[in-house]
Order: sequence, then C-alpha cells, then structure tokens
Amino acid sequence: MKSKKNLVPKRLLVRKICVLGLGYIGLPTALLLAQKYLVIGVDINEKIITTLNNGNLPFVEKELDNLFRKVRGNFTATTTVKPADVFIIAVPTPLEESLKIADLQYVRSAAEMIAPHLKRGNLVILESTVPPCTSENVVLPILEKSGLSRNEFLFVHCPERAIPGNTLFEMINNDRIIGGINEKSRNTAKNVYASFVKGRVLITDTTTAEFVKLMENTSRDVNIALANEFAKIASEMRINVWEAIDLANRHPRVKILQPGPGVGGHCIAIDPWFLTETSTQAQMISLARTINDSMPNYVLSKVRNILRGVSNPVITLWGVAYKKNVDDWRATPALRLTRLIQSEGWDVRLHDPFVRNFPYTLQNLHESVLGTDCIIIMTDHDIFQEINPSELRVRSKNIVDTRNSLKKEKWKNEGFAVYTLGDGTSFHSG
Ligand code: SAJ
Repeated sequence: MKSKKNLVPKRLLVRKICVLGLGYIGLPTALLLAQKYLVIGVDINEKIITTLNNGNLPFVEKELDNLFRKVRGNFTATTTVKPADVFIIAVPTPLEESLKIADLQYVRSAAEMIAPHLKRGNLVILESTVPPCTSENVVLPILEKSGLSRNEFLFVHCPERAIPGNTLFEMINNDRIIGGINEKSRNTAKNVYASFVKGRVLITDTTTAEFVKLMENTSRDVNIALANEFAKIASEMRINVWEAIDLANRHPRVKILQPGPGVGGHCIAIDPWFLTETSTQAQMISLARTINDSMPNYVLSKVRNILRGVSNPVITLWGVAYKKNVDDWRATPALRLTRLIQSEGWDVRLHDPFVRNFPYTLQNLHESVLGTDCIIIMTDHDIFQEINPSELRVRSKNIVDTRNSLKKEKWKNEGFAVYTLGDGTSFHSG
C-alpha cells in the first residue's frame, strides 16, 4: 500500500496554469504568470472574455496594457475551466449585506468547476479573501469531490495584497504569504510565484494566512475610522485636523491615516466583517465599520447647513470611484451619499472621468454643474486639479472638499465658498 507521502508525484512540472476570475486581481496575476507559463484565464462573464479575446482590457490599471501585449501569445481567455497543472481561484467574495457575512458562492462554484479536472499532484491556489477556516471547511471538501483526498493534490491560500492603482508593482514587489496544507504544497506554490515575485515569500498554514489578510485590511479600516473620528472632534473644537495629523505624524511611532467621506472598495469596507462573522470578540472592528459608514451622513449634514434656505437645491458629486485615479466604484461612499441626497428630495448630478456602468447617470463635467448649488468632491482624482472654476456655470458658488485636495485660493479667487472636511473653520455640521 503506497504511503501517504508518495501519493503526490515527487515534483510537479508546471507548464499550464488555469486562473479562475479575471477581475482586478485575477487578470494581472494571470498575465504576470503568462510571462513564463501557458495561462488559461477563465471568467463566467462572457463580456470580459470577448473583450480580452479582442485584444482589449476590461478595466484600467497602470502598465497592464503593456504586459497584456507582451504575453498575449501565452494567454487565452475562456468561460470554461480546462485541465492544468495549477489552478488559481481569484474570484470575488462580496458581503452578504443583510447578515454581514462573506458570500462564498463564487469561491464554491470555482472549486466545483475545478474538481472534475483535478489530477493527482495538481496544485490549487486560493487567492480570494475569505473568513478564517474557509480553505479547510469549504474549499478542500469540494475539491475532494474529485475523488482525490487532500493528500493526493496540493493546496495553498495565498492572499492577494496588491493595491488597485499600483497593482502590478505591488504584485511583483510586495512580500507574499503562502499558507499551505503541507510542505510540498507550500514549496510548489513558492516556485510558481517565484516566476514573477521579487518580494520575500513567507510560509504558514492556510487558516493563519486567511486571518493575516483580514488583519491587514481591518487594521487599515480601524485606523481610517480613528482619523474620521479625529476629524469630527477637531471640527467641534475648531481645529484643523489636516494640520494636526501632519504634526502628530512627525512622532516616530505615530501614523494617522487620512479622514474622508467614507471607505469604499471591495476590500477595506468588506473584509472586517469576515472577522466579525466568525468571532464574538470583535467590538472595535464593528464600531470602526459603523464610523466609516457614517461619513456620507456627516457630509450631508454639512451640506444641509450650507444650503439652508435654498429651495429645490441641486447638488453635484465629483468622483464616484471609491478612491482617486481608479475606475472601480464597488462599495463607494458616493453611492450612499447619492441615495441620502435623493432621500432629501434634492436633485443630484454625478460626474466621474474614469467610472463606467455606475447605477446612476454620470454626466460630463460641465453638464454636471449646470445650475448647481453645491459641488462635493467625493473622490480626489488628480485631473480635478486642472478644472478652471471660472468656466463653471453654477447657480451658487459652493464647493465641499471631503479630501482636502483643492488649491483653495484658486476657487476662492473665483468667488467660491470652499468648505473642507475637518479644517476646523468652514466645515461645521448642523
Ligand atoms: N481611505 C481613506 N483614508 C486613508 C486611506 C484610504 O479614507 O487614509 C479610503 C479610500 O479613499 C478608499 C478606501 O479607504 O475609499 C480604501 O482605499 P485604500 O487605498 O486604503 O485600499 P484598497 O481597498 O484600494 O486596497 C486595500 C489594500 N490594503 C491595505 O493597504 C492594508 C491593498 O493592499 C489590498 O490588496 C486591497 O485592499 C485588497 O484587495 O484587499
């Protein structure tokens, strides 16, 4: 009877890699791997597959188009999983909003799609962010439907850590964490990532790797919540929080993040809930979520103040992407603010130079401000710095800067009242 150790071939010769999920993480990962391997990119969204097979990219990300052109010969896009030596799961894990728990349907179906193709010694890599123990309790049992036990194939969780807007650079240079079910899995995965990763590769088990990923994003969310709370307190005390944060961050052990109109994106605004769902101890984490989700209401309370006495006010939001210079609007605070403004019965106009397919109509810059009473900067895209205030045909010259991003004098010189979140002078909520 073969011992467990010999159930997996000595060395996995990797030629073909199948990446499931061609979104903001899966596609750059697939293209980086295609520099060395034959890569089959799989996505259930036919529009993404058609776009890629027509030689175009489904979203904007720095340098990605150059890499795509360089590795096209090694990369094919399809809607169906094909046999491979390595399978990478990089599908979204959205939040089940009503229960505030991870929605693992895409991870489950990806594992279901791999199982029929899984061969002895193949490696499966889970990159999607998941609650702790998901690999052990959810993914591995599905992969074992292949008829192979988890001793007969390899498995790791390698959480992605790259920041949208600088994804390729961080995928190559950031340290990587590989949480594997055994040494062979960890070493085989290490060799695969070594094809493009220059950062250190750190080894652990699957559950610790799952937990670490959530700690990273949760620590950022909690720190942003603290910055937002400082902004609210500073406003009450007529203190400029931006100046105060600058000064406090001169302390060698202090790094306060930036306040703003809320936290968006598919990660920081979501992942902390993957910890609260599995624990009874998560007080600060839930509170931080509440504080960050309250920022659009805080901004609205200020706008109400500014527009007191204005009948049928018109409001304009500039920037609906969840952060600057990206086209991603998932969980953006601009969505919440738009709905809040509409529930006031006010007219709201939206403009964003990067975003497509937003649930509300996006107008071009000048249309968006025609007859408006208040412009709100929600996302501080760099391109907004080039706007000439004198060209804007507004009804009332009010601009609210939730990101402390504007050159104030330029706007004040054109007669605009500039209100900056947290500046201690202009931004006082009702
Ligand atoms: N934000 C603030 N104040 C700040 C920093 C950010 O209000 O000081 C807001 C942003 O405007 C945005 C949100 O927080 O709405 C998140 O933006 P981000 O740039 O902080 O992060 P993401 O979501 O783009 O990327 C994060 C990164 N995680 C960490 O930095 C710990 C990235 O490394 C992860 O790979 C990514 O989540 C992910 O996919 O998990």
